[in-house]
Amino acid sequence: MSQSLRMGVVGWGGLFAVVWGVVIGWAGRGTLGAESGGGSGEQLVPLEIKLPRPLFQGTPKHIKPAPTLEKYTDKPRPPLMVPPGLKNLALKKKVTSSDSEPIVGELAMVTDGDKEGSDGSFVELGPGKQWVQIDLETQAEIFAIQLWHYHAEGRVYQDVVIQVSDDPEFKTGVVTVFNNDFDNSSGMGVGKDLEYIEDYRGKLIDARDEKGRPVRGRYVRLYSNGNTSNDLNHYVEVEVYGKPAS
Ligand SMILES: [Ca+2]
Ligand SMILES: [Ca+2]
Repeated sequence: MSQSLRMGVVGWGGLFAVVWGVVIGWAGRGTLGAESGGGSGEQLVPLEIKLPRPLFQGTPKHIKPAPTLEKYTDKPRPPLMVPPGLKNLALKKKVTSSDSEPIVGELAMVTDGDKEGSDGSFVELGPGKQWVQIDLETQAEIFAIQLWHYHAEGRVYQDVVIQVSDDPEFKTGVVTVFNNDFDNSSGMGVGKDLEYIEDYRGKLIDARDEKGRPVRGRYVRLYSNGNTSNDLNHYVEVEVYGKPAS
């Protein structure tokens, strides 16, 4: 059917109805995408994260772009949509580490709620591959993990691997929710996630699986293996957003 004939048959009223239908359709899809997820029909809300003040401005110039590095932007981060009522379960919880005697600071700084990031508010762990581990004290449904390694300058921390388990030794039932060790230099498998440049926004990780279900576990372990400025490992704060498992 030619375009002119179609216009003759459908008419302007029909065209208007088609256009309006498309508009309504878009609006409908937008609402669905924004307000429900995981097939549960539960209304979702933006995850509220209180960010510290920025300690530097502009794009860090000393780090070369790479296919394995997320492109840096200072645009606001899109909100993460989650079920209402999630809490930072990590706040003030006990932290252990592969380095039990940090070079600077204390392990408790990882979960003390201070994320300002200047001198005196980060813990520095020894060189090479190190981890910190947070005990949530009960099995939890974890939707998101927000972390700041260090944000006084733009750095990339290497081999960032984040795992959740009910086993404090991380030998059984381990779920990896983030891994950007693209060349498996830390020996825990090749990671598909991108490296990223640290700033005051830290890194927000969606811990849900491909079906939108939260990951379950009592312990969260975070690995790193030095950074682009030195071979040490740092944490300003780690937040774990979720709720106690039902
Ligand atoms: Ca802190
Ligand atoms: Ca690596």
